[in-house]
Amino acid sequence: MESLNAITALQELDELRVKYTGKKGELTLLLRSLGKLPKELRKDAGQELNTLRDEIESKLEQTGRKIRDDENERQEKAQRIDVTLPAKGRTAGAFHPVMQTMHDIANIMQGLGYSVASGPEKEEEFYNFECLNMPSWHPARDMQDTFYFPDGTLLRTHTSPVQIRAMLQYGAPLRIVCPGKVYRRDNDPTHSPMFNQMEGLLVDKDVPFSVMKGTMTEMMNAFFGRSLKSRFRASYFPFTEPSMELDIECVECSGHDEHCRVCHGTGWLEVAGMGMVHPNVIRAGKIDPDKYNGFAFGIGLDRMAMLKYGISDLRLLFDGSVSYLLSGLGGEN
Ligand code: 2U9
Repeated sequence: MESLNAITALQELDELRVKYTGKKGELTLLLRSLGKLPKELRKDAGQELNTLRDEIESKLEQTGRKIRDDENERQEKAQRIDVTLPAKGRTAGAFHPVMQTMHDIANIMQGLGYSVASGPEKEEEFYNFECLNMPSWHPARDMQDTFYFPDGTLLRTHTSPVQIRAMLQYGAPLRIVCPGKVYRRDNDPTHSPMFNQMEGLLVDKDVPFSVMKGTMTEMMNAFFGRSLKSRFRASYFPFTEPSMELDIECVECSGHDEHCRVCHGTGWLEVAGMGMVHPNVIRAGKIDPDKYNGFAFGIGLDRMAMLKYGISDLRLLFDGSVSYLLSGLGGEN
C-alpha cells in the first residue's frame, strides 16, 4: 500500500501489479502455497489472502484511474485554447500608390462615360510614332529617347498607340482612357526609364475646346478631393493642335510658401498635357476628320501619386521596399 501511494506513472503501477498479483507475484505464490499449510489453518489463511488480493486489486484500479485522470487534466490544461485572447496582429497589404492613383483616375473617368483600354508595351514604330503625326525625322524618335529592339520594334514611349488601335477597332464616337507602363531612355533623380501614364481620348461630332477644359479640371478636382485653382498654358505636341498644358494650384502650399518643396514657390503644379486631336491622327485612326474631332490628354501617374500622397522621392515608388509598400498610403516620405 505504501508503494502504491508513492507511484505517479502507469508503468510503475504495472510493475507493482506484476510484483504482487501477477502469475509469479508474491500474493499469487502465497495463494498457490496454501496447500502446504496444515488443514486447520488453510481456510482462514485463504480468506485473508483473498481479502488482501481484493484490496490490492481495487487499490491498483483506483490508483490507475487517478493517474489517468491526472494525466488527462494535465494535457487538457496544456492544450486549452483561451478564446478570449486578442488575435495576433496581421499586417494588411496596401495598393501601391501608383496603382491606387491609376484606379482612382480610371474610376473618375468611367463616371464620365469613358472605358478603360489597354494594349501591348512592345510596339511598332507605326503605332507609336507614324500614326501620331511624328514622322521619322521627328526629334522624339531619336535613339536618345526610345528603347529599340534589334528587329525595329520598340518599347512604347507613351500609351497613345493604344488609342490609335482603339480608333481602328471601334471607330467613332469613342471615349477611352489608357493607363499603363511606358518607357524612355531617361534615368535621373526625377526620371525613371519606366513610368506610368494615363492617356485619354474623346472622339465625337463637334467636340468643343471647353469640354476638354471642363473634363480636365473636373478630373483634377475629383482626384484631389477639392476645388483647385487651375490655368491652361499654350503648348505644343505633334499629335494635338492646338495644345495646352494644365497647371493646378499647389496642393502642398496653395501658393502661400515661397520655399515650398513641391512647387518651389511658384504656387503652380504642371499636371497634364492635352489638345484637340490633330486631323492627321484622326485620319490615321481611319476616322474622317471632316466629320469627327476630339481631344486627348496625358497625365504622369507617378507624379500624381507623389503629389497626392506627399512622396518626395521618385525612387521610393520603384525600388520595391516592402516596409514602404506595407506602410500604406499617406505616409510622410
Ligand atoms: C491619340 C491622340 C492624341 C495624348 C497626349 C499629352 C498631351 C501629354 C504627357 C503628360 C505627362 C506625357 O506622362 S507625360 O510625361 N502627355 O502631355 N499626351 S496629349 O495625345 C494623344 C494620344 C493619342 C490618338
